[in-house]
Amino acid sequence: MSENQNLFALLESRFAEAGEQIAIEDDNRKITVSYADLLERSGQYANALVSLGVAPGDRVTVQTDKSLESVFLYLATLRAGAVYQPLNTAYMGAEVEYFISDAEPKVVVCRPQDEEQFAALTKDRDTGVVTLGNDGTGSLAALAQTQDTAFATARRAGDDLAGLLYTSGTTGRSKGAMLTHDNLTSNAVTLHRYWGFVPGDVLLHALPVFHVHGLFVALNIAFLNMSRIIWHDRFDVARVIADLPRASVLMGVPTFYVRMLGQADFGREQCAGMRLFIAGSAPLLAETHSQFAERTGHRILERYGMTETGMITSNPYDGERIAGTVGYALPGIHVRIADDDGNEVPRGEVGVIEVKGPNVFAGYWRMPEKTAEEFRQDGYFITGDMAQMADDGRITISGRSKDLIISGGFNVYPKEIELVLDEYDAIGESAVIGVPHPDFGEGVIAVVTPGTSDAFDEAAICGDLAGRMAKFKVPKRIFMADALPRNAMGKVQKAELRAQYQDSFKGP
Ligand code: MLC
Ligand code: AMP
Repeated sequence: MSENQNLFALLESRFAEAGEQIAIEDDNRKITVSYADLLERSGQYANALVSLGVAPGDRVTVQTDKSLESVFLYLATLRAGAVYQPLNTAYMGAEVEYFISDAEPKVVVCRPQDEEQFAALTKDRDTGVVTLGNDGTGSLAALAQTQDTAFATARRAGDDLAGLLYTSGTTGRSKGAMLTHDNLTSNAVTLHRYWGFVPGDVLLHALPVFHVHGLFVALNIAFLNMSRIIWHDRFDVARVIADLPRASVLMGVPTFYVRMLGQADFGREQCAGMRLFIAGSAPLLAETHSQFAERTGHRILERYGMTETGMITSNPYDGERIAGTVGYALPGIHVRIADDDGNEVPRGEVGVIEVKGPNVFAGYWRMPEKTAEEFRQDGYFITGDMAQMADDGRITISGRSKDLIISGGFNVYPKEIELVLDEYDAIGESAVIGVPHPDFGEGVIAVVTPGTSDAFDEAAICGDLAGRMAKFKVPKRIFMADALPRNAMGKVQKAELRAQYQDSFKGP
Protein backbone atom coordinates (compact mmCIF):
# COMPACT_ATOMS: atom_id res chain seq x y z
CA MET A 1 0.00 0.00 0.00
CA SER A 2 1.36 3.46 -0.84
CA GLU A 3 2.43 5.85 1.90
CA ASN A 4 -0.18 7.98 3.62
CA GLN A 5 0.02 11.44 1.98
CA ASN A 6 -1.75 13.15 4.87
CA LEU A 7 0.47 16.06 6.01
CA PHE A 8 -0.16 14.91 9.56
CA ALA A 9 1.48 11.56 8.82
CA LEU A 10 4.72 13.42 8.17
CA LEU A 11 4.33 15.65 11.22
CA GLU A 12 3.43 12.64 13.36
CA SER A 13 6.75 10.98 12.62
CA ARG A 14 8.54 14.13 13.82
CA PHE A 15 6.36 14.43 16.91
CA ALA A 16 7.14 10.86 17.89
CA GLU A 17 10.85 11.50 17.42
CA ALA A 18 10.78 14.74 19.41
CA GLY A 19 8.89 13.12 22.30
CA GLU A 20 9.21 15.13 25.49
CA GLN A 21 10.91 18.12 23.82
CA ILE A 22 8.90 21.30 24.29
CA ALA A 23 6.75 22.11 21.28
CA ILE A 24 4.93 25.22 22.45
CA GLU A 25 5.50 27.50 25.35
CA ASP A 26 2.62 29.77 26.29
CA ASP A 27 3.98 32.19 28.87
CA ASN A 28 0.66 33.97 29.15
CA ARG A 29 -1.02 30.91 30.60
CA LYS A 30 2.25 29.56 32.03
CA ILE A 31 1.84 26.25 30.20
CA THR A 32 4.13 24.29 27.94
CA VAL A 33 3.19 21.35 25.75
CA SER A 34 5.66 18.77 24.51
CA TYR A 35 5.61 17.04 21.13
CA ALA A 36 4.32 13.91 22.88
CA ASP A 37 1.49 16.08 24.27
CA LEU A 38 0.71 17.37 20.76
CA LEU A 39 0.29 13.79 19.58
CA GLU A 40 -2.03 12.93 22.46
CA ARG A 41 -4.08 16.11 22.43
CA SER A 42 -4.52 16.08 18.66
CA GLY A 43 -5.65 12.46 19.05
CA GLN A 44 -8.27 13.50 21.60
CA TYR A 45 -9.50 16.39 19.44
CA ALA A 46 -9.61 14.12 16.37
CA ASN A 47 -11.71 11.60 18.30
CA ALA A 48 -13.96 14.45 19.43
CA LEU A 49 -14.45 15.62 15.81
CA VAL A 50 -15.30 12.08 14.71
CA SER A 51 -17.81 11.78 17.56
CA LEU A 52 -19.45 14.92 16.18
CA GLY A 53 -19.88 13.17 12.84
CA VAL A 54 -16.85 14.60 11.02
CA ALA A 55 -15.66 12.27 8.24
CA PRO A 56 -12.71 12.63 5.85
CA GLY A 57 -13.40 15.43 3.36
CA ASP A 58 -15.85 17.27 5.68
CA ARG A 59 -15.14 20.92 6.37
CA VAL A 60 -14.47 22.11 9.90
CA THR A 61 -15.01 25.87 10.11
CA VAL A 62 -13.05 27.55 12.88
CA GLN A 63 -13.41 31.08 14.24
CA THR A 64 -11.59 31.05 17.56
CA ASP A 65 -9.00 33.09 19.38
CA LYS A 66 -5.39 32.06 19.07
CA SER A 67 -4.75 29.44 21.74
CA LEU A 68 -2.92 26.18 22.28
CA GLU A 69 -6.26 24.42 21.83
CA SER A 70 -6.65 26.02 18.41
CA VAL A 71 -3.40 24.27 17.45
CA PHE A 72 -4.69 20.93 18.74
CA LEU A 73 -7.81 21.49 16.65
CA TYR A 74 -5.84 22.33 13.49
CA LEU A 75 -3.73 19.19 13.86
CA ALA A 76 -6.77 17.09 14.73
CA THR A 77 -8.63 18.24 11.63
CA LEU A 78 -5.72 17.16 9.42
CA ARG A 79 -5.44 13.94 11.35
CA ALA A 80 -9.13 13.12 10.90
CA GLY A 81 -8.74 13.73 7.15
CA ALA A 82 -11.14 16.69 7.32
CA VAL A 83 -10.68 20.11 5.74
CA TYR A 84 -9.58 22.98 7.97
CA GLN A 85 -11.43 26.22 7.24
CA PRO A 86 -10.16 29.04 9.46
CA LEU A 87 -11.85 32.43 9.71
CA ASN A 88 -10.40 35.78 10.74
CA THR A 89 -11.80 36.60 14.18
CA ALA A 90 -12.59 40.12 12.97
CA TYR A 91 -15.27 38.83 10.57
CA MET A 92 -18.82 39.59 11.66
CA GLY A 93 -22.34 38.23 11.08
CA ALA A 94 -22.99 38.71 7.38
CA GLU A 95 -19.38 37.98 6.47
CA VAL A 96 -19.42 34.72 8.42
CA GLU A 97 -22.82 33.70 7.09
CA TYR A 98 -21.48 33.62 3.54
CA PHE A 99 -18.55 31.37 4.44
CA ILE A 100 -20.83 28.89 6.18
CA SER A 101 -23.37 28.77 3.39
CA ASP A 102 -20.59 28.26 0.86
CA ALA A 103 -18.34 25.80 2.72
CA GLU A 104 -21.20 23.80 4.27
CA PRO A 105 -19.13 22.61 7.21
CA LYS A 106 -20.01 19.55 9.27
CA VAL A 107 -18.92 21.39 12.39
CA VAL A 108 -18.33 25.01 13.31
CA VAL A 109 -15.98 25.75 16.18
CA CYS A 110 -16.48 29.24 17.60
CA ARG A 111 -15.72 31.32 20.66
CA PRO A 112 -18.10 30.65 23.58
CA GLN A 113 -19.54 34.17 23.32
CA ASP A 114 -20.47 33.61 19.64
CA GLU A 115 -22.30 30.32 20.16
CA GLU A 116 -25.81 31.75 19.86
CA GLN A 117 -24.98 33.63 16.69
CA PHE A 118 -23.57 30.50 15.06
CA ALA A 119 -26.44 28.36 16.26
CA ALA A 120 -28.81 30.78 14.49
CA LEU A 121 -26.67 30.79 11.33
CA THR A 122 -26.63 26.99 11.12
CA LYS A 123 -30.13 26.15 12.35
CA ASP A 124 -31.37 24.86 8.99
CA ARG A 125 -28.19 22.98 8.19
CA ASP A 126 -26.57 19.70 9.04
CA THR A 127 -23.86 21.58 10.92
CA GLY A 128 -22.95 21.18 14.56
CA VAL A 129 -21.70 24.09 16.68
CA VAL A 130 -19.14 23.65 19.44
CA THR A 131 -17.05 26.18 21.32
CA LEU A 132 -13.43 26.76 22.23
CA GLY A 133 -12.34 29.50 24.62
CA ASN A 134 -8.90 31.07 24.69
CA ASP A 135 -8.12 29.42 28.03
CA GLY A 136 -8.89 25.76 27.47
CA THR A 137 -12.63 26.13 28.14
CA GLY A 138 -15.55 25.46 25.79
CA SER A 139 -17.67 22.49 24.81
CA LEU A 140 -15.15 21.09 22.31
CA ALA A 141 -12.34 21.25 24.87
CA ALA A 142 -14.56 19.49 27.42
CA LEU A 143 -15.52 16.82 24.91
CA ALA A 144 -11.91 16.27 23.88
CA GLN A 145 -10.89 15.70 27.47
CA THR A 146 -13.15 12.65 27.64
CA GLN A 147 -11.67 11.07 24.51
CA ASP A 148 -9.00 8.47 23.93
CA THR A 149 -5.57 9.91 23.06
CA ALA A 150 -4.93 7.26 20.38
CA PHE A 151 -6.18 7.99 16.86
CA ALA A 152 -5.24 6.29 13.61
CA THR A 153 -4.37 9.12 11.21
CA ALA A 154 -6.80 9.08 8.28
CA ARG A 155 -5.32 7.96 4.98
CA ARG A 156 -5.32 10.75 2.45
CA ALA A 157 -4.09 11.06 -1.12
CA GLY A 158 -1.78 13.96 -1.96
CA ASP A 159 -4.52 15.71 -3.91
CA ASP A 160 -7.13 15.42 -1.15
CA LEU A 161 -8.06 18.69 0.52
CA ALA A 162 -6.41 19.73 3.77
CA GLY A 163 -7.50 23.38 3.94
CA LEU A 164 -10.13 25.73 2.55
CA LEU A 165 -9.05 29.36 2.90
CA TYR A 166 -11.27 32.16 1.67
CA THR A 167 -9.77 34.99 -0.34
CA SER A 168 -11.07 37.26 -3.02
CA GLY A 169 -8.12 36.46 -5.26
CA THR A 170 -8.47 39.11 -7.91
CA THR A 171 -11.96 40.58 -7.72
CA GLY A 172 -15.48 39.88 -6.64
CA ARG A 173 -16.99 37.50 -4.16
CA SER A 174 -14.82 35.70 -1.66
CA LYS A 175 -13.71 32.34 -2.98
CA GLY A 176 -12.50 29.28 -1.10
CA ALA A 177 -8.98 28.32 -2.15
CA MET A 178 -8.73 24.52 -2.00
CA LEU A 179 -5.34 23.53 -0.61
CA THR A 180 -4.28 19.91 -0.77
CA HIS A 181 -2.04 17.87 1.48
CA ASP A 182 0.60 17.95 -1.28
CA ASN A 183 0.37 21.75 -1.50
CA LEU A 184 1.02 22.18 2.22
CA THR A 185 3.62 19.45 2.54
CA SER A 186 5.68 20.49 -0.47
CA ASN A 187 5.79 24.14 0.62
CA ALA A 188 6.69 23.34 4.22
CA VAL A 189 9.47 20.92 3.22
CA THR A 190 10.88 23.38 0.66
CA LEU A 191 10.88 26.37 3.03
CA HIS A 192 12.29 24.36 5.91
CA ARG A 193 15.30 23.55 3.77
CA TYR A 194 15.59 26.89 1.96
CA TRP A 195 15.60 28.93 5.15
CA GLY A 196 18.23 26.71 6.76
CA PHE A 197 16.26 25.50 9.75
CA VAL A 198 18.49 23.67 12.21
CA PRO A 199 17.93 21.69 15.39
CA GLY A 200 17.56 24.06 18.29
CA ASP A 201 15.86 26.84 16.32
CA VAL A 202 13.21 28.59 18.42
CA LEU A 203 10.33 30.30 16.61
CA LEU A 204 8.72 33.39 18.09
CA HIS A 205 5.10 33.15 16.90
CA ALA A 206 3.06 36.36 17.08
CA LEU A 207 0.99 36.10 13.87
CA PRO A 208 -2.68 35.18 13.72
CA VAL A 209 -3.32 31.52 12.88
CA PHE A 210 -6.25 32.01 10.51
CA HIS A 211 -4.13 32.91 7.46
CA VAL A 212 -1.46 31.11 5.45
CA HIS A 213 1.44 33.01 7.03
CA GLY A 214 0.91 32.22 10.72
CA LEU A 215 -0.83 28.90 10.12
CA PHE A 216 0.92 26.98 7.37
CA VAL A 217 4.23 28.78 6.92
CA ALA A 218 5.09 29.31 10.58
CA LEU A 219 3.51 26.27 12.24
CA ASN A 220 4.21 23.59 9.67
CA ILE A 221 7.88 24.53 9.37
CA ALA A 222 8.38 24.74 13.13
CA PHE A 223 6.72 21.35 13.57
CA LEU A 224 8.80 19.77 10.82
CA ASN A 225 11.86 21.12 12.60
CA MET A 226 10.67 19.88 16.01
CA SER A 227 11.28 23.43 17.18
CA ARG A 228 10.21 25.08 20.37
CA ILE A 229 7.60 27.76 19.63
CA ILE A 230 7.24 30.79 21.89
CA TRP A 231 3.54 31.48 21.60
CA HIS A 232 2.10 35.00 21.69
CA ASP A 233 -1.66 35.26 21.30
CA ARG A 234 -1.27 38.54 19.39
CA PHE A 235 1.49 40.88 18.28
CA ASP A 236 2.52 43.07 21.19
CA VAL A 237 5.73 44.86 20.30
CA ALA A 238 7.09 45.08 23.85
CA ARG A 239 6.51 41.37 24.49
CA VAL A 240 8.08 40.39 21.19
CA ILE A 241 11.20 42.43 21.89
CA ALA A 242 11.40 41.03 25.42
CA ASP A 243 11.27 37.44 24.09
CA LEU A 244 13.69 37.88 21.17
CA PRO A 245 16.73 36.91 23.24
CA ARG A 246 15.19 33.45 23.75
CA ALA A 247 14.29 32.97 20.07
CA SER A 248 16.18 32.43 16.82
CA VAL A 249 13.52 33.00 14.12
CA LEU A 250 10.72 35.55 13.77
CA MET A 251 8.18 35.63 10.94
CA GLY A 252 6.13 38.79 10.55
CA VAL A 253 4.25 41.17 8.32
CA PRO A 254 6.05 44.47 7.62
CA THR A 255 4.03 46.24 10.36
CA PHE A 256 5.85 44.06 12.95
CA TYR A 257 9.20 45.46 11.82
CA VAL A 258 7.96 49.05 11.58
CA ARG A 259 6.66 48.82 15.14
CA MET A 260 9.88 47.25 16.45
CA LEU A 261 11.87 50.09 14.90
CA GLY A 262 9.53 52.52 16.66
CA GLN A 263 10.83 51.32 20.05
CA ALA A 264 13.78 53.44 21.15
CA ASP A 265 15.39 50.68 23.21
CA PHE A 266 15.30 48.09 20.41
CA GLY A 267 18.63 47.09 18.86
CA ARG A 268 21.54 44.68 18.58
CA GLU A 269 21.40 43.55 22.16
CA GLN A 270 18.00 41.81 21.91
CA CYS A 271 18.82 40.36 18.47
CA ALA A 272 22.21 38.86 19.30
CA GLY A 273 20.91 35.29 19.36
CA MET A 274 18.59 35.65 16.39
CA ARG A 275 19.34 33.68 13.24
CA LEU A 276 16.62 34.93 10.92
CA PHE A 277 13.97 37.63 10.53
CA ILE A 278 11.45 36.89 7.76
CA ALA A 279 8.91 39.33 6.30
CA GLY A 280 6.04 38.86 3.90
CA SER A 281 2.29 39.16 3.15
CA ALA A 282 2.74 42.79 2.06
CA PRO A 283 5.58 44.87 0.60
CA LEU A 284 8.40 45.64 3.01
CA LEU A 285 9.64 49.17 2.39
CA ALA A 286 13.33 49.32 1.44
CA GLU A 287 13.63 52.00 4.10
CA THR A 288 12.38 49.59 6.80
CA HIS A 289 14.84 46.96 5.56
CA SER A 290 17.82 49.30 5.74
CA GLN A 291 16.86 50.86 9.08
CA PHE A 292 16.47 47.37 10.55
CA ALA A 293 19.89 46.33 9.24
CA GLU A 294 21.46 49.46 10.69
CA ARG A 295 19.84 49.05 14.08
CA THR A 296 20.21 45.29 14.54
CA GLY A 297 22.87 44.06 12.10
CA HIS A 298 20.23 41.70 10.58
CA ARG A 299 19.07 41.85 6.97
CA ILE A 300 15.40 40.90 6.93
CA LEU A 301 14.68 38.06 4.50
CA GLU A 302 11.66 39.05 2.40
CA ARG A 303 9.59 36.40 0.66
CA TYR A 304 6.39 36.53 -1.41
CA GLY A 305 3.34 34.31 -1.42
CA MET A 306 -0.39 34.03 -1.64
CA THR A 307 -3.21 32.04 -0.09
CA GLU A 308 -3.74 30.13 -3.34
CA THR A 309 -0.09 29.20 -3.71
CA GLY A 310 1.65 29.28 -0.36
CA MET A 311 5.12 30.75 -0.73
CA ILE A 312 6.33 31.41 -4.28
CA THR A 313 9.62 33.31 -4.06
CA SER A 314 12.17 34.15 -1.41
CA ASN A 315 15.32 36.11 -0.99
CA PRO A 316 18.19 33.68 -0.51
CA TYR A 317 19.26 32.53 2.92
CA ASP A 318 22.98 32.58 2.09
CA GLY A 319 23.10 34.91 -0.90
CA GLU A 320 22.29 38.59 -1.08
CA ARG A 321 19.02 39.80 0.43
CA ILE A 322 18.13 42.88 -1.57
CA ALA A 323 15.67 45.37 -0.13
CA GLY A 324 12.63 45.93 -2.31
CA THR A 325 12.94 42.55 -4.04
CA VAL A 326 11.24 39.25 -3.21
CA GLY A 327 14.11 37.09 -4.42
CA TYR A 328 13.94 33.99 -6.58
CA ALA A 329 11.37 31.31 -7.37
CA LEU A 330 11.63 28.64 -4.68
CA PRO A 331 13.06 25.26 -5.70
CA GLY A 332 10.56 23.22 -7.72
CA ILE A 333 8.32 26.25 -8.36
CA HIS A 334 8.12 27.83 -11.82
CA VAL A 335 7.53 31.55 -12.08
CA ARG A 336 7.17 33.60 -15.25
CA ILE A 337 6.39 37.25 -15.83
CA ALA A 338 3.75 37.38 -18.54
CA ASP A 339 1.69 39.78 -20.62
CA ASP A 340 -2.11 39.79 -20.69
CA ASP A 341 -2.11 36.73 -22.95
CA GLY A 342 0.19 34.66 -20.78
CA ASN A 343 3.26 35.12 -22.99
CA GLU A 344 6.50 35.58 -21.08
CA VAL A 345 7.80 39.15 -21.37
CA PRO A 346 11.54 39.90 -21.85
CA ARG A 347 13.64 40.06 -18.67
CA GLY A 348 13.45 43.48 -17.04
CA GLU A 349 9.98 44.25 -18.39
CA VAL A 350 6.93 44.51 -16.16
CA GLY A 351 4.20 41.89 -16.41
CA VAL A 352 1.99 39.73 -14.23
CA ILE A 353 3.50 36.99 -12.06
CA GLU A 354 2.29 33.53 -13.09
CA VAL A 355 3.17 30.45 -11.11
CA LYS A 356 3.09 26.67 -11.48
CA GLY A 357 4.24 23.96 -9.11
CA PRO A 358 3.27 21.54 -6.36
CA ASN A 359 2.40 24.51 -4.15
CA VAL A 360 -0.40 25.77 -6.43
CA PHE A 361 -3.92 25.14 -5.14
CA ALA A 362 -6.49 22.79 -6.64
CA GLY A 363 -8.92 25.57 -7.62
CA TYR A 364 -11.71 27.59 -6.05
CA TRP A 365 -14.32 25.66 -4.07
CA ARG A 366 -17.33 24.89 -6.26
CA MET A 367 -16.35 27.60 -8.79
CA PRO A 368 -15.00 25.82 -11.88
CA GLU A 369 -15.52 28.88 -14.11
CA LYS A 370 -13.65 31.22 -11.76
CA THR A 371 -10.90 28.65 -11.46
CA ALA A 372 -10.62 28.35 -15.23
CA GLU A 373 -10.38 32.15 -15.57
CA GLU A 374 -7.37 32.35 -13.27
CA PHE A 375 -5.33 29.56 -14.86
CA ARG A 376 -3.57 29.45 -18.24
CA GLN A 377 -4.00 26.47 -20.55
CA ASP A 378 -0.53 25.23 -19.57
CA GLY A 379 -1.37 25.18 -15.87
CA TYR A 380 0.12 28.49 -14.72
CA PHE A 381 -1.90 30.39 -12.10
CA ILE A 382 -2.30 34.14 -12.70
CA THR A 383 -1.48 35.91 -9.42
CA GLY A 384 -2.53 39.47 -10.32
CA ASP A 385 0.77 40.81 -8.92
CA MET A 386 2.88 42.95 -11.27
CA ALA A 387 6.64 42.45 -11.30
CA GLN A 388 9.82 42.32 -13.30
CA MET A 389 12.44 39.60 -13.39
CA ALA A 390 16.16 40.37 -13.65
CA ASP A 391 18.50 38.31 -15.85
CA ASP A 392 19.44 36.11 -12.90
CA GLY A 393 15.78 35.42 -12.06
CA ARG A 394 15.44 37.84 -9.15
CA ILE A 395 11.94 39.29 -8.91
CA THR A 396 10.87 42.78 -7.95
CA ILE A 397 7.17 43.40 -7.37
CA SER A 398 6.00 46.72 -8.73
CA GLY A 399 2.28 46.74 -8.07
CA ARG A 400 -0.96 44.82 -8.49
CA SER A 401 -3.26 44.41 -11.45
CA LYS A 402 -5.98 43.34 -8.99
CA ASP A 403 -7.97 45.93 -7.09
CA LEU A 404 -6.71 44.91 -3.67
CA ILE A 405 -5.53 46.84 -0.63
CA ILE A 406 -3.22 45.18 1.91
CA SER A 407 -3.42 46.83 5.32
CA GLY A 408 -1.10 45.45 8.00
CA GLY A 409 -1.07 42.14 6.11
CA PHE A 410 -4.87 41.88 5.88
CA ASN A 411 -6.53 42.04 2.47
CA VAL A 412 -9.30 44.52 1.80
CA TYR A 413 -11.37 44.41 -1.39
CA PRO A 414 -12.54 47.89 -2.35
CA LYS A 415 -15.66 46.68 -4.17
CA GLU A 416 -17.02 45.07 -1.00
CA ILE A 417 -16.71 48.34 0.94
CA GLU A 418 -17.96 50.49 -1.94
CA LEU A 419 -21.18 48.47 -2.19
CA VAL A 420 -21.91 49.14 1.49
CA LEU A 421 -20.97 52.84 1.31
CA ASP A 422 -23.26 53.36 -1.68
CA GLU A 423 -26.24 52.34 0.49
CA TYR A 424 -26.00 55.53 2.60
CA ASP A 425 -28.34 58.36 1.57
CA ALA A 426 -25.60 60.90 2.18
CA ILE A 427 -23.35 59.15 -0.35
CA GLY A 428 -23.81 59.17 -4.11
CA GLU A 429 -20.84 57.19 -5.37
CA SER A 430 -17.75 55.91 -3.66
CA ALA A 431 -14.22 54.82 -4.45
CA VAL A 432 -12.18 52.93 -1.86
CA ILE A 433 -8.41 53.07 -2.20
CA GLY A 434 -5.24 52.31 -0.26
CA VAL A 435 -2.76 55.08 0.43
CA PRO A 436 0.60 55.04 2.27
CA HIS A 437 0.15 54.49 6.00
CA PRO A 438 3.11 54.68 8.40
CA ASP A 439 2.01 51.66 10.47
CA PHE A 440 -0.12 49.47 8.21
CA GLY A 441 1.79 50.05 4.93
CA GLU A 442 -1.45 50.89 3.18
CA GLY A 443 -4.37 52.57 4.93
CA VAL A 444 -7.93 52.25 3.64
CA ILE A 445 -9.72 55.48 2.72
CA ALA A 446 -12.89 56.25 0.79
CA VAL A 447 -13.59 59.17 -1.53
CA VAL A 448 -17.33 59.77 -1.94
CA THR A 449 -19.69 62.16 -3.72
CA PRO A 450 -22.82 63.78 -2.24
CA GLY A 451 -25.98 61.67 -2.19
CA THR A 452 -29.65 62.55 -1.85
CA SER A 453 -29.29 63.64 1.77
CA ASP A 454 -26.89 66.40 2.83
CA ALA A 455 -26.41 64.92 6.33
CA PHE A 456 -22.93 63.48 5.61
CA ASP A 457 -21.23 62.64 8.89
CA GLU A 458 -17.87 60.88 8.47
CA ALA A 459 -17.54 59.70 12.07
CA ALA A 460 -21.11 58.38 12.19
CA ILE A 461 -20.68 56.39 8.98
CA CYS A 462 -17.33 54.93 10.12
CA GLY A 463 -18.89 53.98 13.44
CA ASP A 464 -21.81 52.34 11.69
CA LEU A 465 -19.50 50.41 9.34
CA ALA A 466 -17.51 49.12 12.32
CA GLY A 467 -20.66 47.37 13.50
CA ARG A 468 -21.20 45.74 10.12
CA MET A 469 -17.81 44.52 8.92
CA ALA A 470 -14.38 43.49 10.16
CA LYS A 471 -12.68 46.54 11.71
CA PHE A 472 -9.59 46.38 9.50
CA LYS A 473 -11.81 46.92 6.43
CA VAL A 474 -13.44 50.12 7.72
CA PRO A 475 -12.01 53.20 5.97
CA LYS A 476 -9.86 55.17 8.39
CA ARG A 477 -11.04 58.34 6.61
CA ILE A 478 -13.93 59.19 4.25
CA PHE A 479 -13.39 62.28 2.08
CA MET A 480 -16.24 64.10 0.35
CA ALA A 481 -15.53 65.25 -3.26
CA ASP A 482 -17.71 66.91 -5.90
CA ALA A 483 -17.08 64.10 -8.37
CA LEU A 484 -14.86 61.07 -8.92
CA PRO A 485 -12.27 61.27 -11.71
CA ARG A 486 -13.28 59.02 -14.61
CA ASN A 487 -11.72 58.09 -17.95
CA ALA A 488 -13.47 58.21 -21.32
CA MET A 489 -14.96 54.77 -20.66
CA GLY A 490 -16.47 56.04 -17.40
CA LYS A 491 -14.11 53.99 -15.21
CA VAL A 492 -13.05 55.61 -11.93
CA GLN A 493 -9.36 56.55 -12.08
CA LYS A 494 -8.08 55.13 -8.85
CA ALA A 495 -4.43 55.88 -9.64
CA GLU A 496 -5.36 59.56 -9.86
CA LEU A 497 -7.21 59.39 -6.55
CA ARG A 498 -4.29 57.60 -4.89
CA ALA A 499 -1.96 60.38 -6.04
CA GLN A 500 -4.36 63.07 -4.84
CA TYR A 501 -4.86 61.53 -1.39
CA GLN A 502 -1.39 60.04 -0.87
CA ASP A 503 -0.61 62.26 2.10
CA SER A 504 -3.78 61.41 4.04
CA PHE A 505 -1.82 59.67 6.80
CA LYS A 506 1.30 61.84 6.74
CA GLY A 507 2.08 63.35 10.13
CA PRO A 508 1.96 67.12 10.66
C1 MLC B 1 -5.90 46.06 13.44
N1 MLC B 1 -6.54 47.16 12.96
C2 MLC B 1 -6.22 47.30 11.68
C3 MLC B 1 -5.37 46.23 11.37
N2 MLC B 1 -5.19 45.47 12.48
N3 MLC B 1 -6.58 48.23 10.78
C4 MLC B 1 -6.10 48.12 9.56
N4 MLC B 1 -5.28 47.11 9.18
C5 MLC B 1 -4.90 46.15 10.07
N5 MLC B 1 -4.12 45.14 9.70
C6 MLC B 1 -7.40 48.11 13.65
C7 MLC B 1 -7.87 47.64 15.00
O1 MLC B 1 -9.13 47.04 14.85
C8 MLC B 1 -7.92 48.94 15.79
O2 MLC B 1 -9.08 49.63 15.51
C9 MLC B 1 -6.80 49.75 15.22
O3 MLC B 1 -6.60 49.24 13.90
C10 MLC B 1 -5.50 49.67 15.96
O4 MLC B 1 -5.26 48.36 16.34
P1 MLC B 1 -3.86 47.86 16.87
O5 MLC B 1 -4.03 47.37 18.25
O6 MLC B 1 -2.81 48.85 16.59
O7 MLC B 1 -3.63 46.65 15.89
P2 MLC B 1 -3.13 45.25 16.30
O8 MLC B 1 -4.18 44.50 17.00
O9 MLC B 1 -1.81 45.44 16.98
O10 MLC B 1 -2.94 44.56 14.88
C11 MLC B 1 -2.03 45.02 13.94
C12 MLC B 1 -1.29 43.81 13.37
C13 MLC B 1 -2.37 42.80 12.89
C14 MLC B 1 -0.42 44.26 12.23
C15 MLC B 1 -0.44 43.15 14.44
O11 MLC B 1 -3.18 43.44 11.94
C16 MLC B 1 -1.78 41.54 12.35
O12 MLC B 1 -1.44 40.64 13.11
N6 MLC B 1 -1.62 41.43 11.03
C17 MLC B 1 -1.09 40.22 10.40
C18 MLC B 1 -1.96 39.80 9.27
C19 MLC B 1 -1.51 38.49 8.67
O13 MLC B 1 -1.18 37.50 9.34
N7 MLC B 1 -1.46 38.41 7.33
C20 MLC B 1 -1.04 37.21 6.63
C21 MLC B 1 -2.01 36.91 5.50
S1 MLC B 1 -1.42 35.49 4.57
P3 MLC B 1 -9.81 50.53 16.60
O14 MLC B 1 -10.83 51.26 15.81
O15 MLC B 1 -10.35 49.55 17.57
O16 MLC B 1 -8.74 51.42 17.17
C22 MLC B 1 -0.80 36.17 3.13
C23 MLC B 1 0.02 35.30 2.28
C24 MLC B 1 1.45 35.62 2.54
O17 MLC B 1 -0.94 37.31 2.91
O18 MLC B 1 2.20 35.96 1.61
O19 MLC B 1 1.81 35.55 3.71
P1 AMP C 1 -3.46 36.77 0.44
O1 AMP C 1 -4.58 36.75 -0.52
O2 AMP C 1 -3.84 37.21 1.80
O3 AMP C 1 -2.78 35.49 0.42
O4 AMP C 1 -2.46 37.88 -0.07
C1 AMP C 1 -1.57 37.61 -1.12
C2 AMP C 1 -1.05 38.87 -1.69
O5 AMP C 1 -0.19 39.51 -0.75
C3 AMP C 1 -0.19 38.64 -2.91
O6 AMP C 1 -0.95 38.43 -4.06
C4 AMP C 1 0.60 39.93 -2.94
O7 AMP C 1 -0.15 40.97 -3.53
C5 AMP C 1 0.79 40.24 -1.46
N1 AMP C 1 2.14 39.90 -0.97
C6 AMP C 1 2.53 38.83 -0.26
N2 AMP C 1 3.86 38.90 0.01
C7 AMP C 1 4.32 40.05 -0.54
C8 AMP C 1 5.57 40.71 -0.60
N3 AMP C 1 6.66 40.22 -0.01
N4 AMP C 1 5.65 41.87 -1.28
C9 AMP C 1 4.57 42.41 -1.88
N5 AMP C 1 3.35 41.85 -1.84
C10 AMP C 1 3.21 40.68 -1.17
